[in-house]
Formats: sequence, structure tokens, C-alpha cells
Amino acid sequence: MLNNKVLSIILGGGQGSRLYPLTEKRSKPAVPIAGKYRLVDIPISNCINSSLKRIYVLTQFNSASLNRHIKNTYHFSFFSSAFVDVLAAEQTMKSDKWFQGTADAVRQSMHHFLQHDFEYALILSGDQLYQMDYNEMIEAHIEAKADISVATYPVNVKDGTSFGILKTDENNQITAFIEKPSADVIVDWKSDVSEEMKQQGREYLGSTGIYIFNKDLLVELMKDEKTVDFGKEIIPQNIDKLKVISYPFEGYWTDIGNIDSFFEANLGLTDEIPQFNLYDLDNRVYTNARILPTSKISGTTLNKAVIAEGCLIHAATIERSVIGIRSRIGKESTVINTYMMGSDIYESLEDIESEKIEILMGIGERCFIKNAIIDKNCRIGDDVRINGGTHLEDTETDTYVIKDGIVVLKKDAVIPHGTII
Ligand code: ADQ
Ligand code: ADP
Repeated sequence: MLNNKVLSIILGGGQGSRLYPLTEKRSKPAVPIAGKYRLVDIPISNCINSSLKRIYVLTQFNSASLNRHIKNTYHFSFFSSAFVDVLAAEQTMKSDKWFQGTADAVRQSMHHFLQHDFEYALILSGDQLYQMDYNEMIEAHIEAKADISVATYPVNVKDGTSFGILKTDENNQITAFIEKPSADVIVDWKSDVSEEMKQQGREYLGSTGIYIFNKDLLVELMKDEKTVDFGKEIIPQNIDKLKVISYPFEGYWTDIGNIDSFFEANLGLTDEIPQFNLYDLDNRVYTNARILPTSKISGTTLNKAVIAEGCLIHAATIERSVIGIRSRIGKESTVINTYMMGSDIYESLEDIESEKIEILMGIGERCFIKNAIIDKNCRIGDDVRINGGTHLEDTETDTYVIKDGIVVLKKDAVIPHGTII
């Protein structure tokens, strides 16, 4: 049983600045995705589906919503050794600093890990969308008698500059590694990839940031307090000294660490056959079971719409959009290319009828919303027009941010009737 040998450590998020403003009021692992899940559900579900059930989530700051989510979602039998625990950066006598980087986060939590029996540490990122059976990677690691394994994924030249890029020998041993090479440097880092990958222009082997370390080695490496990051330091500094193996992964895998990739990964779920399969019952994605009523939709033309539970929809049209839990959308509104995260509560009928609430939670009537991310609990008035696109410049106001043409409404934002963005 690998579960007894493996401890899973999820790097839940540093500052989360690339996902700002979604991380303005919550820690990154708690960012809602796909209408009803949170980012952290992806790696945790992968662990559970791989029967690895001793899981730590490391995060820079501890938001109430993250703790609540983990506590409400992941219940294991009283008699099992399974757990999902959140470790937030702590200030101890030994360290008065927050996590400096990924390796530093692991170092600072080492005393928690060492309370468990394990032979391998599986280190995962918290901001990626993929389904992977980690057992296969662990078995490959054991078979190769590796010290460290890195899961790799072929990427194109444009994406390559935001990855660790590596080269391997015929035994998949990593012979060279460079963290986030610049555009002029990366061209020298091509690998001999399959014909299919070549045709897609994916000729560079990128690190997914998914690592396996032998425990004793990890303990040893963590003693050097000067090294704070896996991608920048630990991996490149050790490929000459240790057996560092590449585990090629060819399933669907995508980084969702910035607004653009987060947006595309969510909207990708509306494709006829999405690359990320939420409907595979052998590989479930777990989340908080909220026991919500069904969604009620009236007078709406739906095309490529993914709609979560508990919504009340009267829109005219919803196209290529993901509509999250408890969303309310008013009459004659049009929603295109949008990820609406939904709401935490319903407003009561009495409140709505008493007209005490000037702008109801959700989207009002006769709105037009395109190329937007609407965070939780936003109130969008009637006749609002949000037309995102690359014609808009990056900017920030109290209620929204525009990044790469995507209009991101901040959590709890109130957008007055008739606003045009
Ligand atoms: P990045 O994703 O840029 O590159 P980084 O920002 O260090 O690396 O984040 C890795 C993961 O750790 C993310 O999930 C992040 O949220 C989390 N994280 C970062 N700092 C943290 C901290 N102090 N505490 C807890 N969690 C933290 C890395 C590798 C590259 C690789 C890409 C693949 O360095 O080599 O190609 O991942 O996405
Ligand atoms: P996030 O923004 O990450 O979704 P929250 O801290 O708002 O995080 O947490 C969402 C959870 O908080 C929901 O599960 C909901 O039950 C609860 N919640 C939020 N606001 C309220 C409220 N006004 N009354 C009751 N519960 C709330």
C-alpha cells in the first residue's frame, strides 16, 4: 500500500498575486472554480483517487473560507489514518518570516511532516487543473531508483518562458534544467518530443512543479536555509549530484495560476468534450456537498452553458459560460464567455419584495455581460453593460480589475444600474 509510504504536500499558494483580485479576500486554494469547486479540490481529489489520504495543504495565509471548506468537505473514518490538514505560515521562535518560496514553505512545516511515517514526499501545486494517478509516478520513481522525480509536460515556446524547462537523456534522467528561461534563451532548449507534440509546436519539456522526493533526502536538502524555492534552486542545483528523473505526463494538464489561464480553463469546461473530465465517476472531483435545490431556468436560450445547483435564471441568452451555485440572473439579460462564481446566500423573498435591497445579488435585468469573471456575491444592477475584450486596457477600480481584456468583478462588488464597462 503506497498510502503508508507517501505523504502528500500541496503548495496551496504564496501571495497569489497573479490571480488578484480573486485572492484579495481569500487564500488561493479557496478560489472557486468550475461553478462549485475550489482550486484545492483538484490536487486533493487526485490524491484521494490515487488512494493517498495523508494530505497537508500549505498556505501563506489562512482564510476562514479555506478552513471551513476543508473541514466541511473531507471527512474520513475515525478509524483511518487519513487526513487533510491546512498549515498556514506560522511564526515560531525559529522563524519570524513568512514562507519565502515553495521549498521554504516545506522547510517550515517539516516538523509537522516528521510526525508521520513515510518514505516519499509527493509535492504538488495548488493551481493546476489535471487528473493524474500519482501511483504511476511513484512506481516509476521507485523503479528508476530515483532521488527526485519531476512530472513533465511538453509545452510550446510561448508558454515555456513561464515554466522550468529541462532536458533528459535516453533514460529520462534530467541532464539540464533552467527556471523560466527568457524568450531568447529558450530556443536552445528544444527536446526530442513525439511527432504529435511536434505538430502541436510543443517541443519543450516543462516541469509541472509536481515532485517526488525521498524523505531522507528532503530532510537533508531542507537543512540549507539559503535555498527557498524548488524550481529556482533545489532542482537545478541537484541534477548533477543526484538522480533526478523526468516522469512524462501526457494527459490534459494546465496551469491556472493567472487570470487568463484560469478564465480559459473554466470556459473550456463548456466545450462539447472538455479536456478536463468532471463526469468520470472513477476519478471524481470532490467538494463541499452543500445540499442545494435544483436550478430553475425560464425563457433562456442556453448554448454551451455549465450551470451549477441552486440557480434562478431568467436570462435571455447564456452562451459559453459557467454559472456557479446560487446564481440569480434577471430577465432579458445576455451572458457570453463569462465565469460567474455564484453566491453564498439567497436573499429572502420578503427582503426582495420589501424593496429594501437596492441591487439584488446576481445579475439584474437587461444586462449584457461578455468576457468577464464575476466573483462571489456580486450585485449587478439593471441595464449594465460589461463588454470585456482586448480593446480594454488593464486597469483597477474599487469594484473591478481588467486584466488581458477580461473584466474581473471583485467579490461583493456592487455595480450600479446602467453602468457601462
Ligand atoms: P511557479 O508556478 O511560477 O513555477 P511558484 O509560484 O513557486 O512557481 O508556485 C508553485 C506552487 O506553489 C503554486 O501552487 C503556488 O501557489 C505555491 N506556492 C508558492 N509559494 C508558496 C508558499 N510560500 N507557500 C505555499 N505555497 C506556495 C513552478 C516551478 C516551475 C514549474 C511551474 C509549473 O518553479 O519550474 O514549471 O511551477 O507550474
Ligand atoms: P469565498 O469568498 O472564498 O467563497 P467565504 O468566506 O465567503 O469565502 O465563504 C463562503 C462560505 O461562507 C459559504 O459556504 C457560506 O456558507 C458562508 N457565508 C458567507 N457569507 C455568509 C453569510 N452572510 N451568512 C451565512 N453564511 C455565509
